[in-house]
Amino acid sequence: MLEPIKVVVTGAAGQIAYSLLYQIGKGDVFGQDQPIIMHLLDIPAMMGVLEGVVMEMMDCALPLVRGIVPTADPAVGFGDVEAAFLVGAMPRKEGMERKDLLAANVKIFKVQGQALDKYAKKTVKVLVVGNPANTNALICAKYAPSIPKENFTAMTRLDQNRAQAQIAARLGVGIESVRNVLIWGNHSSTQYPDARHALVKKGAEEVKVTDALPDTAWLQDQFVTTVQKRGAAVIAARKMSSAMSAAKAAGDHMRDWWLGTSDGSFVSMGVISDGSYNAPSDVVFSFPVSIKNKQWTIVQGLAIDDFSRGKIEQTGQELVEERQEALAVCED
Ligand code: NAX
Repeated sequence: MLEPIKVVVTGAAGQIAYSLLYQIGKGDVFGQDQPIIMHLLDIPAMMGVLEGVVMEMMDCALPLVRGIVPTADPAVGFGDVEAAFLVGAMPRKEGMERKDLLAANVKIFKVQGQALDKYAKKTVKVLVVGNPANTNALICAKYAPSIPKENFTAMTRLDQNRAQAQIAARLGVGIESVRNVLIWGNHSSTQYPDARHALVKKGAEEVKVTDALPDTAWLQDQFVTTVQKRGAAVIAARKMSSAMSAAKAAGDHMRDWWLGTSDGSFVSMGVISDGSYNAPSDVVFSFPVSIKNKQWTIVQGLAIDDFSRGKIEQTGQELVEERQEALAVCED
């Protein structure tokens, strides 16, 4: 058995955390031999609700959970943590413009960046889920200068999982038969879900999805828009935003970061851009990455056609605009 690690989940009284905490506690994320001390951070008004979450966590009777620390104090919540799931954010309220939401949330992530800088382990792995996730991750990194920028990532794994599920359903195969479907850019409606580099198992061999499914019109149109609009479709049906699937994706993202990807496989993560694939530099952009020894590397050399180039440019442009708005708010 390993020494316990401290893991923080913010927005711990919210609906994504409600599914996520169980996955972390039962060993799905950091491994079955990794004990965990769970730090649950939320705002003071939610401490009563959080008490109920703590009771339920205890009642799950999970052997890997060695401690549960509910708190509204960032110094306690981020103290010595080795992994941080930043889920907590302000939800969009009626009449609120996208700009207002961005302003409110980047301020939260500025403060949390400063707290991580002060209290967390310098090796902390940060996954930002709260929206606008990519730009929040950028701001968080900026205000935590003592932690490497590579340690801040944004979640596009839910989009990737949605895309992979759409391809598997269309081909009539199990989800595990499809790999390397990816998401470029922003976790927003400009994201670009891309199956051009994806593979599907057919009997004993693996073939390109584009060969198994030679339907360019569907791949460029319906597939892309279904994934882009999936979050809105879930809200329309459930009257609440995606939570179970978002929590599963957050667990997938951190597990792959912690334990690595297998040879020849890649996953999508919002990471600090170095300008690969002509994406703008210094924004948090979703790229295909492979992971070894807890370090991600952007997969290089994928062929990009004109269609993909246009989509990458469009989503990159949106991230540049978000960065400008966010920096203006933070420097106020
Ligand atoms: P909920 O509103 O259920 O929960 C959010 C929780 O965060 C609340 O308990 C709230 O009190 C807490 N909170 C607010 N400010 C905080 C702060 N400064 N410190 C600590 N906690 C704070 O939302 P939920 O459905 O759990 O969604 C959380 C976030 O995930 C939202 O921003 C949402 O937009 C985002 N999502 C991101 C996804 C992604 O793929 N990146 C997909 C799912 C989800 O929409």
